[in-house]
Amino acid sequence: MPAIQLYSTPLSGHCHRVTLLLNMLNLPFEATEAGADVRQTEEFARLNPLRQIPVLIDGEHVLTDSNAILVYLVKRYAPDSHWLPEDPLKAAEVQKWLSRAAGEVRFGPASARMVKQFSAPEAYENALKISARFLPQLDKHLENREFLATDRATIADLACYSYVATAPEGGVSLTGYPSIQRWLARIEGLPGFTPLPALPLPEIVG
Ligand SMILES: N[C@@H](CCC(=O)N[C@@H](CS)C(=O)NCC(=O)O)C(=O)O
Repeated sequence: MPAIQLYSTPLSGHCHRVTLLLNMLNLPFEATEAGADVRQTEEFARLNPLRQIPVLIDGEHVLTDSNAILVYLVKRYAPDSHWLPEDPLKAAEVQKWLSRAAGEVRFGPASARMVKQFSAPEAYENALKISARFLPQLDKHLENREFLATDRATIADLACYSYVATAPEGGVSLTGYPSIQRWLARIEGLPGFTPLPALPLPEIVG
């Protein structure tokens, strides 16, 4: 039985980024489906009192929060790799994009998708506004770069990928952002990449 267990659901972008890294590092793991019913149990609350997925269990260690899990996996299993450089400036650049994954990406395109696909009680107009401010900046940043933080793929790329790639599922168009599209395709070409299952596209409004 694999040592690593991942509580997740297939449609969650937060879980997808962790699954991507596990696959790209060739780490065997067992995925445990953790829908709303599982997250409501007291057993799950002991793993994560916020009742959120992903939760990763590695032996005696319980890890929560997708970006923290990415950091753990690289430090534990691929410490000298390109995924999270030691160089102070490069490490800071990775952290900056992890913060944007948890900020602008989460409250922009991810929020729009949650509202449109899962009727999440979040403000759709606000998600569109954040997306409209962030995506042009992201496109400009990627104009002359292959990846977000360094010249190699890092965990920052994986953290931002899932909810930017699925922006159209929240009614947010990516057609005006050619550099973003090239970056998405670059990540999709990395060995070990697996896509999120596609959801029906709503009317594009942003
Ligand atoms: N900060 C967390 C956020 C994770 C998150 O929002 N997970 C969603 C699924 S995509 C969830 O479990 N939602 C259930 C809830 O918040 O009650 C992370 O980065 O992992």
